[in-house]
Amino acid sequence: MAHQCLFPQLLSFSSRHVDPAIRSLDTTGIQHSEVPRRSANYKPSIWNNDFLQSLNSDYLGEIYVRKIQRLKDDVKRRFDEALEPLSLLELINTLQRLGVGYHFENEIKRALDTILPIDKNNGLEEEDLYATALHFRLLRQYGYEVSQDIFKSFKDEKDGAFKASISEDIKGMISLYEASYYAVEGEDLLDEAQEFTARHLKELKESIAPHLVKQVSHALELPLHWTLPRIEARWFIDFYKMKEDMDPLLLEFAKLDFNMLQATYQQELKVVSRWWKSLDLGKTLSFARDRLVECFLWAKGLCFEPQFGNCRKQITKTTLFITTIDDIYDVYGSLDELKLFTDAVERWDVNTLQDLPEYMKICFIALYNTSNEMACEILKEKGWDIIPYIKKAWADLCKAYLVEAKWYYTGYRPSLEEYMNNAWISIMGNVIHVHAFFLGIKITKEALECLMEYPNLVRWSNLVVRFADDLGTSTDELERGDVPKSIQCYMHESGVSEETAREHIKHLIRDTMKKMNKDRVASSPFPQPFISAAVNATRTAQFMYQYGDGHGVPDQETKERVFSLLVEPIPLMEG
Ligand code: 0FV
Ligand code: MN
Ligand code: MN
Ligand code: MN
Ligand code: MN
Repeated sequence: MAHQCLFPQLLSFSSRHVDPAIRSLDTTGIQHSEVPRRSANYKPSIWNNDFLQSLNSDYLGEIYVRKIQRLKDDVKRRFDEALEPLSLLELINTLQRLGVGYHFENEIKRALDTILPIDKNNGLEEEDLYATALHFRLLRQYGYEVSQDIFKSFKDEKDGAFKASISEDIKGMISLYEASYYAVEGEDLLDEAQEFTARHLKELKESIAPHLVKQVSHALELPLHWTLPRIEARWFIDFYKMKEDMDPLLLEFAKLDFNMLQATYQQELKVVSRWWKSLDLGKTLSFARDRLVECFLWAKGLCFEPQFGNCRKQITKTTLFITTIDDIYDVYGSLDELKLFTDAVERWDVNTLQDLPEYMKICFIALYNTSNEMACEILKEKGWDIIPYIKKAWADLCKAYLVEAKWYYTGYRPSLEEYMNNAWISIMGNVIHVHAFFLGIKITKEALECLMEYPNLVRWSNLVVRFADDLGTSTDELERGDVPKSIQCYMHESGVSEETAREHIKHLIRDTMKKMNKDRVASSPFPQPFISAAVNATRTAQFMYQYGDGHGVPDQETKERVFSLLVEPIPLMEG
């Protein structure tokens, strides 16, 4: 149709722009030509299909499969060669940060079992803050029970504060800082440790050796627990190769694994890009974000391992629909149209679309077809009919979108609590997690029942994604016309400045991550990949919104990250 992404700048000139595609009077009597339309003025995608199809990696070949297997066997031997408990912990830490820990899950668990329990006989120096905190963090990460009290010996008996002397131990401070992010609610000692280490590390940055500055800045920017494993891998591979005591075997293995995974992602991107091009929704829905590669980054953020390729492709498709439909509710649709669309999604019936305007019909039928196709695959492969569940997740999302639209059109300002009761659903995580569940893991009845009640783990994940999204996107959203988001709701109800409100929201992210820390290791019917996806959604949100709207604005940090994660392999032959 006429103006598909050709003149995005023109759309912004008038907030009352009328889409020439919709001039008809339909059976509801809504005269679409009279509907005032807002515009988000999103830029076109910077990654076109031709570019994606041209991606070509050397790392798909059979030789590399054999080579990586050989290297993997060699790396496994490093577990037997590590004689001291501390060298084992360091090996585990290095493998994880290099992004290859997933190859050695059994070896890692066995190793951690041998360095248990935390007591005087585990072979670690009790006074070594670095080793103690590293041990604590790795145990917590793998769900072992370990008390924050192991850090008591680093506190002064008299005044109960952390000993001033440890602030000079930079390695120890970084290690304690990273460990503190595994706190659950009520662990005051770890909160204190986080405040203490962050404060001192910031001060120390001025006066320490350059390689340490790099490490400290990296840690302060985002703690490891909040960082996506693939992002850390890309950073750490570069950092590790400069280290004096680096192990060339580990480095070679990590680089090769990174490049091979990247080649796999490229193949997946090509498939989804062909699908997206042939669906050609941009023609009708030119007001919506066209963000295929960014949606793929979300999917890859949730599950990066090679066996989840199908999950990644389907989640990319789902995220494309979600963001398109979100833009219909936020930007383009009139309230009357949005009510009709919400009803249509609730009915999930292509025979009752007469009342919808054409652009909504096209969107709904495309969603319906794509969902059915996926459901058919799952029915064939796993013997589960997932349509009722998918339909419910979509209906819940659209109902939450409609609540926001009604607030917008009536100028209603909810309290933060009222906003969040809806916003943890409108952030779209439930639809994503329902898809991840069916595509990524073995389905069980017990887990499915638990999933459809939206368990706490998913709820915490959604809350963090919502907070991070509001921090990154709400300024632009309010400018183009939208409901007050968490920051503005809090400003309004508490009378605080935007800066204070932003600090408050960051604080809520911390609190919610603590709840997540508890529930990610609590007993549950969900297998590990599903739990990891929920945690990884929060990390993807941190990644996407760290520097603003990394999803909607295509040509800033996200562009470089797409190059380093998806386009450019790491040179194997260099120092
Ligand atoms: C948010 O868009 C957005 F696009 C997200 C969070 C990407 C996909 C999300 C997941 C895979 C969980 P926007 O800021 O427009 O959303 P709201 O709800 O604020 O309109
Ligand atoms: Mn939106
Ligand atoms: Mn929205
Ligand atoms: Mn909105
Ligand atoms: Mn937003």
